[in-house]
Amino acid sequence: MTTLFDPSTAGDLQLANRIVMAPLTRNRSPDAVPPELVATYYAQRASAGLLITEATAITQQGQGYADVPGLYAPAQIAGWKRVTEAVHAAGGRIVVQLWHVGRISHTDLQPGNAAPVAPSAIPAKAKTVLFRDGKAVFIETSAPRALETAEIPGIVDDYRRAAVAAIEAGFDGVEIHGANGYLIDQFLKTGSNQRTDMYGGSIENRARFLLEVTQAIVGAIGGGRTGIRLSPVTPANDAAEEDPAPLFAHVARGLAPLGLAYVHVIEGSTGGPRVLPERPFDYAALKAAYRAAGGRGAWMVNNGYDKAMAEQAVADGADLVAFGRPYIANPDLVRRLRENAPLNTPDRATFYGGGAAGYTDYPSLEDAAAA
Ligand code: 8OZ
Repeated sequence: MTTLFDPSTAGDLQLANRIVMAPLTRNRSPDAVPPELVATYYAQRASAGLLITEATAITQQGQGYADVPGLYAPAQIAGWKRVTEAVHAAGGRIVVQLWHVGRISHTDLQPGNAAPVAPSAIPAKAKTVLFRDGKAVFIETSAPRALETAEIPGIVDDYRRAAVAAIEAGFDGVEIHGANGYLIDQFLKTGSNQRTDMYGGSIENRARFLLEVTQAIVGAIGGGRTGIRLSPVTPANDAAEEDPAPLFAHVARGLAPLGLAYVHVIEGSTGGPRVLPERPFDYAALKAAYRAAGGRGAWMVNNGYDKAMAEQAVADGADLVAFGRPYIANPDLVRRLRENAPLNTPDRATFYGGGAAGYTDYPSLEDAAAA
């Protein structure tokens, strides 16, 4: 029987096991440049089969939070190069999550303090994280303006350029952030997309942006190094879709021919309940639609998994399981799961912003034994 600890593949990537570090925003990259501390953090976690970085902005327009990293300037690429080298030296594999926040931003973070951009000029009932007097504060997002149709190819190209920059920075691949109410998800869902051009209205039109971005990235770096993250029903960041089943079945059929390394699905509410009575969704049907359309690569599941649930998921056919909060506090999560060792508890107060405390100082079992 396949276990969590068996080697696996995701497209071109050979993975030592089926345990993935989920993307986690930590707000420790001033000026959008990951410092050495970030390299230490990811290298500590390199025993994961795959590390997915925190969401990383493809442009300044794509930024929505204080001190999140970018991948659009030479200093940012150089900062990430330190990270990929440290992870590879520790024997790990790492992909970068490519991010445009769309309307989940604040004018303070935008070029020229302009309004954030979105499919439609509909404000999100959502907050972002800014720093005030050195402290993380949660602040309402700013009202967005609707993108002109003619601007959209430029944003697709921004994604492509970020993917090329990712390879230059030494990443093993990229994950397209298509989840959690950010720009791609805003295009997908009716609650944030009321456009009347070729990017709005029908399911085909609302999925067009996601598919154009994915095709552009696959064309530049290859499908075998490209993954995508989706969240069909999450309410995160005010995401809302009346009829997610046919929408995501269409997305799955559109992605299937692209030869992706993996599809990463957040089940339920991001970081919250896995089952939402008011938003039912059949994840097995989504996977079946993807496979039936010829979709290859790994199927990665996420949200609130513990070891027993993850083993069950693998037994049920999932290829990879992504762990988020457990990875904040347990750099050696693979070993702890294998040995059924107790897990350290993450400290919420240090999730967003700060330095080494609550970031690189969670002990491994080895550290604990030596102390
Ligand atoms: C938590 C805080 C800020 C951003 C996501 C990128 O939900 C995020 C995020 C999470 O995908």
